[in-house]
Amino acid sequence: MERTFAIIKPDAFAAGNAGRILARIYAEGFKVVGLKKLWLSKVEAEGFYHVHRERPFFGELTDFMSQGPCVVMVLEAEGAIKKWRDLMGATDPAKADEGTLRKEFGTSIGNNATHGSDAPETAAFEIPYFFSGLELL
Ligand code: FUP
Repeated sequence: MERTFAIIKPDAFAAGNAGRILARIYAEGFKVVGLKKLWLSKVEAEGFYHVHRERPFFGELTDFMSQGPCVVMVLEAEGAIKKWRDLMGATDPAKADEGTLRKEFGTSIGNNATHGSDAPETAAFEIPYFFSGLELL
């Protein structure tokens, strides 16, 4: 079994889509190992996305991620990292396949509804950024 880190981003949470996204998560067979609602500060968003700090969209991205509440989760499944990336779809909702979460709930490349770890090393940083071991029992 593999674990990945996922976010229902502030755009999707504000639009009232958290419940529908969670329903898809359960329907696809993930086990929700950790889940909480948070309102990230700008500094916390910058720390989370530190790998993108030199990118031109870093300011916009971290403003967006700190604009309102989000839901952070740890999802478990066989091949969870790829399985969750496949369910989310392409980064840009306009390029995401039909049936993916970003196609259904995203509105732009920035406001793209969900986040997911892109590799085991990324998950190994992102999961403990938000969850202690005791929260994942
Ligand atoms: P992803 O792994 O699909 O979330 O995409 P990236 O790691 O490439 O980008 C992280 C986030 O930065 C995306 F979810 C949205 C945002 N982004 C932009 O706002 N503009 C861009 O051109 C690329 C990414």
